[in-house]
Amino acid sequence: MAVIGPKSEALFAEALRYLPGGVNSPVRAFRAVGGNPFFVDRAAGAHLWTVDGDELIDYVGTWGPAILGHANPKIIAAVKAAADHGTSFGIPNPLEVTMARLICTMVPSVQKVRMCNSGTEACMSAIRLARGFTGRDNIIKFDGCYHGHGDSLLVKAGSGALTLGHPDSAGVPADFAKHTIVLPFNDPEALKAAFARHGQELAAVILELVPANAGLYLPKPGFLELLRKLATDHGTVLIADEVMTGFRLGPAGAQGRFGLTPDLSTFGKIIGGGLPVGAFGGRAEIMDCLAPLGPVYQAGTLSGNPLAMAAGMAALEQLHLCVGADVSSRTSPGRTSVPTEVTRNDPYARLESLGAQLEAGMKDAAKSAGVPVQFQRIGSMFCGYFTSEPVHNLSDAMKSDRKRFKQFFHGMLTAGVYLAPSQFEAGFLSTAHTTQDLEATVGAAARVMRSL
Ligand code: KE4
Repeated sequence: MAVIGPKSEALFAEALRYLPGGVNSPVRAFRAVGGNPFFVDRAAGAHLWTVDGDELIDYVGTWGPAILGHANPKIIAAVKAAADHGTSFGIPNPLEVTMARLICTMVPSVQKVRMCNSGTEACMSAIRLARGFTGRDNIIKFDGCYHGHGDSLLVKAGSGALTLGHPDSAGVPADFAKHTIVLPFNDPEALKAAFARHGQELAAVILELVPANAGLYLPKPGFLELLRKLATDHGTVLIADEVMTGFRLGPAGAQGRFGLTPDLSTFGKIIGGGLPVGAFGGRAEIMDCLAPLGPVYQAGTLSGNPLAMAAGMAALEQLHLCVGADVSSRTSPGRTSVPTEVTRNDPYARLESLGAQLEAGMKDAAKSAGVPVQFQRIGSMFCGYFTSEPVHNLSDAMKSDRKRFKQFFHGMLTAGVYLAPSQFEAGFLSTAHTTQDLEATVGAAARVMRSL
């Protein structure tokens, strides 16, 4: 299968003339795996079709939003219905209220929420809000965690774990980066030392509860509990970045899985059903510091856009998060009720079952090929590192064999399976993946791993 065929090559050559690197987001350029990207003509369910006519089983899922598969009929219908009423108003519309009520209903830590247009915007706004609420400037983030491209968050660790950060991108002033301390994830001693040294000037700590922008690894027992206690003791705002995990790892995301109550949370991806979206929310006393109520400014022309709200609501409705909310009734607010019983066709139970099947198959494939692979998974999110050692943080992840990953990626692509084009990204299952998809994937993995 020549997945990157002549039409993709021609499109990429033209794209290079008008778009930096030929793409609108760097990871799409395949720099981490080599070669040029293919172009997609259309997508449906768990499959993509390239402009050269090749069909691929998709485990990227547009980086998380496609939890129900691509071109989900109810999402498409909801967007079409909403579009008939207009695409943007710049004045409140009923769906903004329904979406806000749903998020506040499903995520107990969120008392108030504000919609925006990307995960980046959600995270940078949450940081500004925490700084405005506390009157402090410094923040903590963890290496390997990605929170979008806001200046305060494009920062790498200083010389020592406790020193203030340095820019991790050109164009970020050192004066911005110095307010960010970057710590190793899953390191309680570094965390305690940072709070002991900086605690009184820390506005916020932001983290992915399940870091999935360096592959995928999980918090060690006790780490999140320690973080919550230290933040509380020092009056520091704890921000859970659930842009990727929100409504994916369960109705209340990763915080629901781990029983953590953050002060603020950020969201994106799934709540837009594939349309541009972001949101941040949490304790009302913090959120009420936002304009027009309070002194922290934040705004957006397309925030709460009716099409994105309609798409997101259609997605969440199918995830059983807002049974009965009538997203098409624009004049009267919809109802949101939370099903108490786990329904027979609970999508999260399906995602867990598919994830377990993929994990078992991939581990068997690696074992039969005699290739050391750490296959790490939580729910419908996964990553395979080419290493024999478990991965608990970025330093561990960096020890994996990226040359082998590149070979594996291209071998799988040629076999009709599209994995994330970087060792440092997570893979995603959807409710649209079938047992046949997984069997084909595992069969291809066994063949490709034997060739490595
Ligand atoms: P966006 O600005 O891309 O909507 O969201 C930024 C963001 C924030 N927080 C987390 C945990 C995220 O994973 C992201 C974005 N995820 C990447 C994939 N690792 C988006 C893909 C891309 O950059 O093209």
